[in-house]
Amino acid sequence: MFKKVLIANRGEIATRVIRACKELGIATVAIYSEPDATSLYVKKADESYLVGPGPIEGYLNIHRLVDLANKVGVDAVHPGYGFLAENSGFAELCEKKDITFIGPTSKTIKDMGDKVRARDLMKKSGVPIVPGTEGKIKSIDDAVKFAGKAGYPVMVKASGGGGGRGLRIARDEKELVKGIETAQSEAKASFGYSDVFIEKYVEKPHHIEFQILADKYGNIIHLGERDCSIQRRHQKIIEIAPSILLDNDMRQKMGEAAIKAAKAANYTNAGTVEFLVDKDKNFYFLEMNTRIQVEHTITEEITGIDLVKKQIEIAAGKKLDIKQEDVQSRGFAMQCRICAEDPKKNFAPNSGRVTAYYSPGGIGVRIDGAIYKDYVIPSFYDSMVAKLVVRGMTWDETVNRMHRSLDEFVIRGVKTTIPFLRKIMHDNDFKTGNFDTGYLERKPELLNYDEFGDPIDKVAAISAAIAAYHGF
Ligand code: MV4
Repeated sequence: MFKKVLIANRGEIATRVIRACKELGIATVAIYSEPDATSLYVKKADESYLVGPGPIEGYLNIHRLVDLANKVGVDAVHPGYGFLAENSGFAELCEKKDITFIGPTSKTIKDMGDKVRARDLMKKSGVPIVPGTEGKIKSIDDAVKFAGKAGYPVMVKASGGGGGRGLRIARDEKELVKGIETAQSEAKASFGYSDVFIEKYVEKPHHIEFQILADKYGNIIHLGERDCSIQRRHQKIIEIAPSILLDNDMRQKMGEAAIKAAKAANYTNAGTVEFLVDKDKNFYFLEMNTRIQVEHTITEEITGIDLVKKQIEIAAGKKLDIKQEDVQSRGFAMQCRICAEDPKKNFAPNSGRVTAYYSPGGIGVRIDGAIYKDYVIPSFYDSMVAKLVVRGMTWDETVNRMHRSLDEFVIRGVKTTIPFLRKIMHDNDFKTGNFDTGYLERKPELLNYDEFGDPIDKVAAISAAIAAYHGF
């Protein structure tokens, strides 16, 4: 087992990895930028090193990170999510410098990062994919021919894209030609190559993903699904496990497809197979994410399996000690991403000092967070400041528990998405499971909430105003 692990990340996921390491008796090394010097995760690590220059580069400079890792004598590096987590060059450099990368091989990261390659591998393995062009389009005419046969709308996708980047919907030939030109130039700029492919657009899909665990000896299991359909501009807002859309028969079929996909990718470690599910309950492979995901928490809550500890154990060469038939799922779990944003200002990020902080608790409530009273939320990073995760025996209990927990959650000094999330917990369509990826777009009325949901906050706000008026 590793003696020391470097966490090449920041924020709540750095804390998450440090916690898993502590439970495994592994020493931890954190890296931090100037603005992150007062972050919680830095205080929890056994050692911490200032990286830079500036707020971002230090987290992305693969050569400096690997040099630091060698210098301080770490055995392995955990990339978290975002930053370098799906950077095959980083994984490759770790492999070269004899530092274990806690994740899949650089070849797998590279293969799954190229959406055309990933689709081809899946198709060859019998995993259902969305009807689309054979590989990247050879010409605009090639694309127009496909769309003419398949029927509009279609989706133009950049091969180097993923997670909502490099996507364009085209409802007719004119939009298709324009979409291809735009997608190709954006792809060239963002991903370094302009390959695009076309898929038939799946109307009002559910976004359902399966958690995979695979060791280095060919053992692969899935840990059930997560429904991530409640998204805003490809940012997941609320995630649910299990999906209230799937019955056991579909779960079995999609689970088998997810394992097939992992085999096709020569997958090892923790990964996620994303599917689209249409209104007739057909499912199609979308992409495979080669990292631990923000929403891994809800799978942990219903299966009791610590996914980050499994990642570390698998990377250290341990055999999977769970068989598929051992995976038990109990009740429901839901995660709300708490972001320092102002929903009433088009979710504009809202940084600043936290003047009051009180996190909810009680049965079935988990906070994976990064802030505390007097912490100054920097403006340089993703606006997510905490993940509120609740577990319940039934869907109704889980929704009610999330609503109660959001009511309890006090974060003052910055605007957050808490009141917006609370409004969703009240929404009938949400409560009855009547949602798909277009849910938030169709419900602008969810933004009409009363800033100070509960009277106590009103009193606090008014008394603060009076005190300020009298110069206290
Ligand atoms: C699609 C799709 C419908 N049809 N592909 C979004 C990001 C990446 N995971 C792929 N995504 C989608 N691909 C086809 N052929 C719907 C999505 C999708 C989505 C699209 C637009 C707006 C929000 C979305 C949320 C989840 C999935």
